[in-house]
Amino acid sequence: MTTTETASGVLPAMAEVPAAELRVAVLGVGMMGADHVARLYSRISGARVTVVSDAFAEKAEQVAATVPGCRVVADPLAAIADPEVDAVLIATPGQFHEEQVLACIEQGKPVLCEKPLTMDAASSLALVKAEDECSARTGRRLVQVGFMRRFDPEYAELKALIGSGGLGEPLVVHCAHRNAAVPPHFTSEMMISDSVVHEVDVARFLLDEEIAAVTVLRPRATRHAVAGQSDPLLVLFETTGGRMIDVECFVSTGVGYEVRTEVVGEDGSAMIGLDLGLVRQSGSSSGAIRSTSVAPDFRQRFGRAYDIELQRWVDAARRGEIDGPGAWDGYAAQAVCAAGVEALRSGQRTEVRLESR
Ligand code: ISE
Repeated sequence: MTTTETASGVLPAMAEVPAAELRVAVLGVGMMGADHVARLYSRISGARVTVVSDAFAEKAEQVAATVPGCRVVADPLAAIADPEVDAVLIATPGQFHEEQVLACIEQGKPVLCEKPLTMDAASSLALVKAEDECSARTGRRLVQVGFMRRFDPEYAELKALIGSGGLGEPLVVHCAHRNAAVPPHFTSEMMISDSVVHEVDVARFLLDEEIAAVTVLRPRATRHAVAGQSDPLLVLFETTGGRMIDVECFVSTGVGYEVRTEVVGEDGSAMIGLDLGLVRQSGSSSGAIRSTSVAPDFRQRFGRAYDIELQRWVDAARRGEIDGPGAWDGYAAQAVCAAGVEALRSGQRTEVRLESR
């Protein structure tokens, strides 16, 4: 890699855009990272996982062994700098994202970072600025955030319908975000920052507006809630254009993974996420029933979305571009979640503090 003299010192030039296969490092090979390694190996064209890195050496070795020619590099920063790595997919725990994304920017390597971009709005904004500086110098964007719902065919169809004016002006969005179960450390704050964050991105994506204020209500909690937590939560977003989005977030339903979104406009409404698939009719002791199945978790419900997201990320990286939500979207989501956590704690309507773009 060559270097460039700038006012702020010597910076690495952009990594070469690979003409052939994109060589990818996957950092963090827990549930999501391992899923992405398998996806890149078996379903995505134009890319090859050359390096994996994980705090658990045994897990890293185990996943590396599933991909011919893949090596383990224990230190994630060394993995990013590795000469056999053109692009990086980050699926490590959120507290490591800031340093790792910054290293990718410094190395001039495209990065797809699973949410959150960083752990708070201030550090996410710092990454937005770091990428802006880099892009002013190179003309390339590098940072993409893993809000996969934007790639789900149903969300894409809903977005196109709104864009075509088919619903008239959208006025209200109703969202349900339900998980069968969460781990015992999952707090109500995490329901906002880890679960509702997807609805934040969906609302911004569908309506093309920022969220200006958040209110959080705590209905009576399920007896299955993690001890001391409020589950479900009702969250209300107000956008800069006066539209409203209500979100029911319920993470211990015991049922399955249910994500529904309904947009209500001046001239009609549309709903996605009914998860109908195969509808079966069968006899039962209480009479004939019609049934279908509910996806157990997000890997099934959004499997297709992840495939499309990764293929488009790989194709874009090979052209020297990104193709999806960027650092600003990661920052805006963090800013709304910060207001959401404040609203949860205070019980008050809380305004979002967002820098002007
Ligand atoms: C998890 O981190 C996700 O991203 C899932 O999509 C979400 O449904 C779940 O609530 C989160 O914990």
